Amino acid sequence: MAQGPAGNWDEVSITGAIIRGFFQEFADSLRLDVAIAGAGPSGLTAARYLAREGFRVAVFERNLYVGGGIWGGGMLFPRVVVQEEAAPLFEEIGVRLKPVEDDLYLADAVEAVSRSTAAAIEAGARIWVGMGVEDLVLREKDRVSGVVLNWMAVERAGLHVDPLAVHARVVIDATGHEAEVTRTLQRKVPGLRLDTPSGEVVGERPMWSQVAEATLVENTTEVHPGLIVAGMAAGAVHGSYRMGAIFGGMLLSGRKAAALAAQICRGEG
Ligand code: 48F
Repeated sequence: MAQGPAGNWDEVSITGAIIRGFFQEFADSLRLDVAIAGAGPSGLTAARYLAREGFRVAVFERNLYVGGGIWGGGMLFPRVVVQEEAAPLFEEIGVRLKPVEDDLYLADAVEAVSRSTAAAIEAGARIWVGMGVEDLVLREKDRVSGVVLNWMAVERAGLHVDPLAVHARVVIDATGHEAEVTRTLQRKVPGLRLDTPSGEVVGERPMWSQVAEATLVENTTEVHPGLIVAGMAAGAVHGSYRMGAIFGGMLLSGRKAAALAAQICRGEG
């Protein structure tokens, strides 16, 4: 007669471990210092710096995978480039860089995503995948005070399912080229003017890599009380240029977004 397999577990043990594990940890993410929308390079970098400082931070990523636009490198060639001033942000988390021409450094896209993600998690950030930020929670004077979440699967299926919400003292819009979270705020609050020169989401211009990179950190600002823009979302909100597959600005922008969020959380903002 065939021997039964070893171990005391069965299917219900697997189910129980997953369900209890998820809910215990998710319940711990309901009141955050900082909620980050989007797990691309800027969101992951911001998460790492904030978590290192001891802030309660969670990243909500719509896709089932993290990394945003890093994976595909440039035009599906899975390599990314960073400039000298941003190189230490990759090096400090073990991403190996190869010096190439014109003071640039080359990294493997898969290594860049993996190490950026691991570093954020090791620092203490929680990353929730499959959950999109579909709206914001507002309080007095329309201060941004949290994110409204729904499963990407619900969004894709077009189901009418009410979302759930998480509170946060600061929200970082790191949703990339569409600046989705900031656009949602603008669309849903009539007459709202962002705290930017134009007062509204301008949208990204065509490519001019050097100018785009040079202005990205400066464009990483609190655009509305409680809402900071980072990465390509910062470029799009401020109407700057796109830069293509150079990623240094994304890292530096994520670090600045973290510093701004930390100031606000400490009551210095
Ligand atoms: O696009 P993405 O990588 O943004 P980023 O951090 O970096 C931009 C670069 O990848 C690249 C570039 C570099 O030179 O121009 O494009 O600014 O990552 C954005 C992430 O946000 C997720 C999206 O799936 C992606 O992983 N995202 C977008 N909208 C939402 C969202 C949303 N509403 N809720 C949650 N996640």
